Amino acid sequence: MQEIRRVAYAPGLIAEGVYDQLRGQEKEYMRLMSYYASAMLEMETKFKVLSIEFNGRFARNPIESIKTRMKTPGSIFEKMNRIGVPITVENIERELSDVAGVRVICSFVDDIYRLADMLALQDDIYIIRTKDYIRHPKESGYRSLHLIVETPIFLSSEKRFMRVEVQLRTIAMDFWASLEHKLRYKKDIPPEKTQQIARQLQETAEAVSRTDQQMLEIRRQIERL
Ligand code: 0O2
Repeated sequence: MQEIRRVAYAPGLIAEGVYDQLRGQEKEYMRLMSYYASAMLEMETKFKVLSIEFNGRFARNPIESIKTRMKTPGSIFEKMNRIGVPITVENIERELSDVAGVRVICSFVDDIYRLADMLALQDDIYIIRTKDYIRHPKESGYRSLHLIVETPIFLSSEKRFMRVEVQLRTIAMDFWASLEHKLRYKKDIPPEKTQQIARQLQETAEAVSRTDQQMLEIRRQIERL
């Protein structure tokens, strides 16, 4: 996830020709992106507030960092084409749940579930989907807790609910996912090596997961002292 919040407001940054696919809906597209950017900020703030409260209760910070990203136009159009839906602003809003993304990097695995529970208790948002890739890792070895959340944004004359994808993961899970993502896009891997590399990546994901568990155990031991 790159930090590309600017794109929501800066048509100049969008590759030439990309707008052709919107069939004259450029203004509506920019407006929709500004709503997603607002929803993303709302969610980021919610996590910052939770972190402050958590700090007060447990005397430690559960969040190491928060990253936000808006999906690029190219990535939005590629996904719409992949799922076979005509590219219109209405369809983008209806079909995609990850235009706005917030990634919360936590210290320990239990912090992830505690933050997700705290978020679920807030009465102005709806958690509409949960994918637990920590208890059920992806075949690649990928681990994170994904939530699709609907959060209100308050505009000059209306309140609007927008979907945001929240990814919660530990520093260790984030380290693995970032490097795996980079390695996956290396194009020059010979096909006969693909399986072996996939297996090695799965093994490193297992090692990372064991380390996370050990760090959690150490923290619990210290808390019992
Ligand atoms: P980016 O960089 O986040 O924009 P969906 O259509 O969204 O309902 P999908 O696409 O299967 O279903 O969503 P999934 O798998 O729940 O989550 C997709 C996102 O999770 C990806 O976003 C990645 O950020 C992350 N992710 C999922 N699997 C892997 C993996 O094997 N390795 C790594 N490094 N990340 C993974 P995008 O859109 O691909 O990218």
